[in-house]
Amino acid sequence: MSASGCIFCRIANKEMDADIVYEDEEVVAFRDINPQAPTHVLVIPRKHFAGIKAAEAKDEAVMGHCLMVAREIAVRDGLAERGYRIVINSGAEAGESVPHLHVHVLGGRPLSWPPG
Ligand code: DGP
Repeated sequence: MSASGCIFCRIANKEMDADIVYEDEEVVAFRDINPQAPTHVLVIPRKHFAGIKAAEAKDEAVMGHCLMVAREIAVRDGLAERGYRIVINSGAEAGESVPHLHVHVLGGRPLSWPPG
């Protein structure tokens, strides 16, 4: 099921262009349109759900899969030894701007902590 008007559903359904780097039955991964690091990929479930705040016990498997795909993308981009960051923003104060669960994979430059 897709939420009408959801840009990430449209990308997953190939109704909107994106630089897709990985896809399978459950998830799609594509490069962020506004990259914050040399590697900046978003991993999303194909099925719409409105961010981690909306996740339920039944979503545990797909959320775990998103993390494993994020890890695999980091390996493919040569970041396994250098280091990388996996981020989920939730809510306004964290800067969440698209209400469809997405896992950021960031790397390829030193990443400071704490985040801004
Ligand atoms: P967040 O701030 O955590 O909700 O991250 C949303 C990210 O989505 C942000 O880094 C920019 C990215 N984004 C928004 N619209 C598009 C789009 O149409 N295509 C792609 N590839 N990325 C997008």
